[in-house]
Formats: sequence, C-alpha cells, structure tokens
Amino acid sequence: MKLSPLQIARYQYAPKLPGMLRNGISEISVRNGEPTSSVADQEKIAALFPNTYGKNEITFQKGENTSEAKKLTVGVILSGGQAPGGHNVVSGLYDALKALSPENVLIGFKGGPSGLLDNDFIIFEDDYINAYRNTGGFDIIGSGRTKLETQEQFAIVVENCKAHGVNALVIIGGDDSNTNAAVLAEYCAAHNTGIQVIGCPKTIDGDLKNEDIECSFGFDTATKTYSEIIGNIQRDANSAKKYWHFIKVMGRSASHVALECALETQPNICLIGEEVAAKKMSLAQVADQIADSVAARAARGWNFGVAIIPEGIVEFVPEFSVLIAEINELLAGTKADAFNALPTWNDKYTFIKNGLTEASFGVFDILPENIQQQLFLERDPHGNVQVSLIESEKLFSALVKDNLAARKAAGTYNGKFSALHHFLGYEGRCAFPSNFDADYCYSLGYNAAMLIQYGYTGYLSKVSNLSKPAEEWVAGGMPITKMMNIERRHGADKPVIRKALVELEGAPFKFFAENRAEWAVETAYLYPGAIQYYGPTEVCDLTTRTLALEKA
Ligand code: FBP
Repeated sequence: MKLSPLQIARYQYAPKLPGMLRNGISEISVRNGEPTSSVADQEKIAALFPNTYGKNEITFQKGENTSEAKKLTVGVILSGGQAPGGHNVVSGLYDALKALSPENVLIGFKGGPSGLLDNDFIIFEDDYINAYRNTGGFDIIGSGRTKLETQEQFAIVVENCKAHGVNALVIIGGDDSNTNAAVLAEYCAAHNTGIQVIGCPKTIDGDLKNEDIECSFGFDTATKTYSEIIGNIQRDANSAKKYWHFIKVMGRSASHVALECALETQPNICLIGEEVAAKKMSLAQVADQIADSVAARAARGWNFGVAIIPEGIVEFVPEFSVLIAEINELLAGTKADAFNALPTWNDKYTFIKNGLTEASFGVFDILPENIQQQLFLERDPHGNVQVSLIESEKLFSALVKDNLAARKAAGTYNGKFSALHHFLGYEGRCAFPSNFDADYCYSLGYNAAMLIQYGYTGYLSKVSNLSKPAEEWVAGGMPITKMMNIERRHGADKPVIRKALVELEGAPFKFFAENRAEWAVETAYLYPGAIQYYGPTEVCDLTTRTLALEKA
C-alpha cells in the first residue's frame, strides 16, 4: 500500500501520556477520591443503578501497582460520528493491555454497536494497529449509530462477549453512547456477567462536557480544520473584496464548534443558537443583525465579509421550532400520502397554507422557496422534518438579501451584496488528529486499560487539566452515573448524561460577546493556518481557545 509522507511520519509519533502514567505499568497506583452522586435526580438515578451508583472518583498516581494479575480480553467499539483521534484511543488501549501482559487480547467489534450484536469482530495485532497510529478516521473498525439500549440487546452482547471470553468492553462514543455504556455496565453487574464496561468521551460537537469532562476528543482537530478553511476564505474575501461568505459548520445542535471557530478566526458574524433561543429571536431579527454588519461594512466601501452559521441554528429560533412542530403534525401518519399525491407545488402550498396557524404560515412564507420545499422533502424514519438538512447558510443569506433590498428602498443602504455558501462538516471529522487530540486520545485509551485492570466498571476514562502540558494532565476515572440526570426522551423519563450547550455566562461566549461589535464592522480576521504537527510547541501543542478561556 502506498503511503503519504505525513502518514509515514505520523506512524512514528509517540503520543504524550500524563506524567502519572509514564513510569511503566508496575508504577501506577490508585488514589481513591470521594464517593459520587449524580448531578441531579439522585434518588431516581441511585434506584436505577443499584450496583454502579455512588462509587468513588479515582485518580491514578505514581506508586506500586496493586491490581490483581489476570488475563484480560477486552472488546472495543467506536460509536456514532467520526472524530479525529479514535484510532489513538484504540492504540493506547492496545499498548497498555500488552504492557500489562503480552497474553492480553484486544478485540475490535466492527461497524459500531451493531458489531457487538452481530459478533462481527477482528482481533488486533501489532501490524494492524501500527497502520492506524496517529491517523484520523474510524476506519480501523468502522463506526455506526445503532443504539445499544434494550435488555434483549444487552443479553446478546453478553452472550457474544462470553463466547470470546471478553471480561471488559470499552465504548468510545458521545453522550448517548456513554449513557448506554452506564446502563450496560449496570446490567452486566446485576447479572453477574463478570464483564466490566468503560466509556470514553468522543464527539467533534463538543457537547459532551461537564465538570468532569473538560472536552470530548475530536473537537480540537475538527475546529482547527474548520478554522483553517474559514481563515483561508477570509483571506480570499479580503483579497477579492466582492463576496459575503455564509459558512455553516457542523455541530448538530450545540454551537460550540461555531463559537470556537469564531474565537480562532474573528469573522464579521457568528450566530450562536443558544443566544438566539435565550433572546427568543425571530428569523427576521437574526437576519437584521447580519444585515447591520453588511450595511456598516458597505458604508466603508467593504462589500465583503464572513458569517459563521452553526448547523443547528434553526432549531433555536422559537418561531421556527413551532413551524416544524406544526409541519410534523400536518403530515403525521397517512396525511403525508395525501400531501405527496398533490400534483404541483402550488397545490401543496395551498395545502400548507390551510394547515398551518396564521403565525406559522407567516414564518413559512418568508422562507425562500427552495427552503420551503426542503422542509417537505427529507423526512426521518418517524416522518419528521430533518432539520439538520436545512441549508441554513442559504436561508440566512436569502433573508439578508431581502432585508438589504428593503434598506435600499428606504435609502439606508447602498452597497452590493453577493453571497457564496459553504458547509464545513465531514472534512473535519477524519483529519489527522492534532498533537493535542493524538495525545489526549492515546491517554484516554491507555487510562481505560488501567481502569479495567483495577476492576472498575461503569466508569468514564477521565483525563483532565488539559489546558496544561501533557506532563501535568491528570488521569483517572469517574462513575458515569455522576454525570446523569433524568430527562424526558421519546415520551418517557430516562437517565441520561446531560448535553452541554454553550453557556452564555461562560468565558468563551463572554469573550466573543465583548468583541463581536468590533469584528462585525472591522476587518479583524485571524488566519490560523493549517494544523502543525512538527515544530515549536507553542504552534503544535495549542489547545482550543474555548478550553484556554474556560480554564484561564
Ligand atoms: P456524534 O454526536 O455521534 O459525535 O456525531 C456528531 C456529528 O458529526 C454532528 O456534528 C453531525 O450533525 C452528525 O454527526 C452527522 O451525522 P452523520 O455522520 O450520521 O451524517
């Protein structure tokens, strides 16, 4: 197989471990912390997790390894969307297991959780692992979005694991996958299966974050990749001086990715969904805010600019959420067939007009026709509108265009507005992990092996103090139940890890809010450039601005 020069170089990179894990396996001991309780709904969560609730936080430290020597056969899955660094979690886990004993075995279940159900697996060996070290992607075993949540599924997982002699599972995933890891850990403990379950925090979205998890892996690399591209686009905009670029960035619902990219690049506009929701802004108000920047810059002769739009923005606009709910109702069950049978868009438009409330039709009616049609094209398996497929970058540029036309008619704007659109998503999810993500992920995997060796279950592999050099990182484990509360999901109360949205009182948003008025009018762009893997540490080992501000 032909390899790129960077691929070859990255195979040689030795990821940095936290200082306390650097002394060799025989020199890693456990320091017990306090017993834990869940962040909310303590009684309910304790009742749901009688075997795994309330355990102590633990930290590893230098000292004699007192764990019981035993052969470990560990299964691992990657779950959900790709995030740079997943391969290093697997290689860190593999290296620690082999350092504990060459007899230990690591089995990768393929294609995500479904691999555990279908018993689709591979047994890792050195050559195979070595071909994936420090590279992006999840192709080492693949990933998938099957949810492991029912008792029947758990029984199959246990049966398949027992057939391999698996005594521990590592689940690398986001908030849902780690919630399910906790439920599976409880199931395994309650049924005396002898199988431990350990989670690892993954997602580029950055919304798996709390007082224990400083950041999920992949966020660093993905946002650096997007920021590089946004910086390049800004430079092009500032060179050609003729386009407004509307750039949608991934991140499903939370706006952490958009905010981090804004802190890295200082664009003219960055929308933050959580703020739009808090201020109950309408689509027209959001468009007006962007148009203010366009007009102010045009008054200086600058008919160009850059606006960052978070993927989930429209769900945060209250009137839009109501519209979506009404459309879902309008097309529920067999009503969708009647709608689809209508021959022309005009017929459908009349059907919609008659079916929506006046207020929602008013919102629908200001949308450009292509967006109106998008709302009725792609439906999820439950028949609901797929909000993430709405091209919000085009939606807002169209609304801004209309807004500017009105300003022109009123004589308050006399510029030119020509918009280009971009969506930055998949190109960031499988980039070569930054040194930060390479080190962090390797440490999470290595640490997970130590948690297994010491017999823990229902724990999340936790590495903290991440804004400091890796030497000072702190490795340990936290019971997943500590991060849980009860939420209403699909009509039922469920124990879940709370999703972290952008905190409007948090330091990253505050920094942004203090500076954005200037960025909206000036050309204050930053050009972060490509991720650097080799060179001075202040260029190569930079963490995100979000983490730096949160920990400042
Ligand atoms: P995870 O939450 O599983 O990490 O995935 C996040 C994400 O990358 C979102 O940013 C994006 O909206 C979504 O996955 C895209 O999903 P898919 O890969 O199924 O198209």
